[in-house]
Amino acid sequence: MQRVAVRSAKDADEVSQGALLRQKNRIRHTNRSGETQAIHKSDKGEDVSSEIENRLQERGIPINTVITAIQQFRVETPSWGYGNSGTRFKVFPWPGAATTLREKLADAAQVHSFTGICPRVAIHIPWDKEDNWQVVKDFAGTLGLQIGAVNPNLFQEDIYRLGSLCHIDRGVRQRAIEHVIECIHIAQLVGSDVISLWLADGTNYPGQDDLRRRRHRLLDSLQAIYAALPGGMRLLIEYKFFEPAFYSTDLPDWGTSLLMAQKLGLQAEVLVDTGHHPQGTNIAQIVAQLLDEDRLGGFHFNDRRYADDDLIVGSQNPFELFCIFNEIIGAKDQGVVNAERIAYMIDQSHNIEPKIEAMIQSVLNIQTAYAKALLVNRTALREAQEAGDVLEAYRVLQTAYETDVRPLLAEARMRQGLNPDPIVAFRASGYAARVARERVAKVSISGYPGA
Ligand code: PSV
Ligand code: MN
Repeated sequence: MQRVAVRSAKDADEVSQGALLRQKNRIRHTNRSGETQAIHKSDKGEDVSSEIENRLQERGIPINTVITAIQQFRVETPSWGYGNSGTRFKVFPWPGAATTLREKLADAAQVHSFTGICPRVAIHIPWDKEDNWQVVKDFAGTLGLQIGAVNPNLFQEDIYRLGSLCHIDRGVRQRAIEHVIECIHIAQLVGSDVISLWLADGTNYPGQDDLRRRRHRLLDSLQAIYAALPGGMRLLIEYKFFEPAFYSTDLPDWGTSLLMAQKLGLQAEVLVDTGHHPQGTNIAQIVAQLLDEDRLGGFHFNDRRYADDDLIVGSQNPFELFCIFNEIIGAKDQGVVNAERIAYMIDQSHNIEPKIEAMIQSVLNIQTAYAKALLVNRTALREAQEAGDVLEAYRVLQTAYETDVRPLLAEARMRQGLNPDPIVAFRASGYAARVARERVAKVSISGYPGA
């Protein structure tokens, strides 16, 4: 890994705002040819860090507070994002793509080592099933990682053709419940406190099943699962408006997930997958509603243009991502406790891009949106809102959104001993070429890993 010489964490704690100005020449990044170069002059020739610092000071935002928040922000990556995946038409295998949980964890450790903010990895059962979970936990620990959310799989067995937790047959429902309870046990063994539950349940035709009866079965099944949840573990209920079912989906929207969570109890919360809404849905408003109900459990970040496209986060609609974080940070500022315990997770199955680099890019795009939302002048926003000044309120957001936060992120990374450009640094490390040589390519024929 190429790293630049920077101060230690202890020194970083002692950095004053003025010191940031003095160390302008230390900020460097590594370009494609491996040379380091200063990235520190604005168009006006002004030192970029000082320019940002000045703008922040005008808004009464201490730069060190922002940098600390950026460093403490965490994003969880998904094991399944490191393996080969594809559409129902074709899987294009990526050289060296991970095929075992160990390989997925090794790749995730790369993402963490270059970004510094991804110590947790979500797993999907049975894709990642292992015999000895203590060994997995220990192995993850040696890589500086922890196992994050455990995702049950209620969509890939033949018995689930007509559903899982909502199936008309009690025996099938019981099998599905037992699988989720097995995942709860796995979570306990690996030290995780989150179960992310998504159902493919639904119907394809009007009349295929009784929709209210399906709903009752769903609630019964969820209650059986909830009863097995140990204290401190959260059940995150994910929704999606269609696919694989086309007429009705049993958990189609945030309202249905919220109602279920409210009926279950405080350990049940809603998971927002950013790819799971109809065109034009205002996800930021959903986030605001869930925060207000104290039930926003977490996110599955990815981006979409048409359906559940599973593209690099923030690649299609970065402003939407910013608006989501604006709601969260606004709620944090107002003391909404829910805003402090959100699980920020990526759920991305990119098909034609380099596996690890695309994951890093998603992490960086999330971090960028988060950093921009930290820059919103909340006092000015409130004043504009209270004055009914529609344009000014929008301009307050626009000012934050249009701020170039790259020098700020570079500074945050450098203070952690990281290269300011994680993608360039990862490319220079040679890891991808090495695993492409070492790992035996396994070709899968279906769109989902493990299928
Ligand atoms: C379903 O589309 C989903 O978003 C769920 O979270 C699944 O667990 C995941 O994708 C599978 O890739
Ligand atoms: Mn998801």
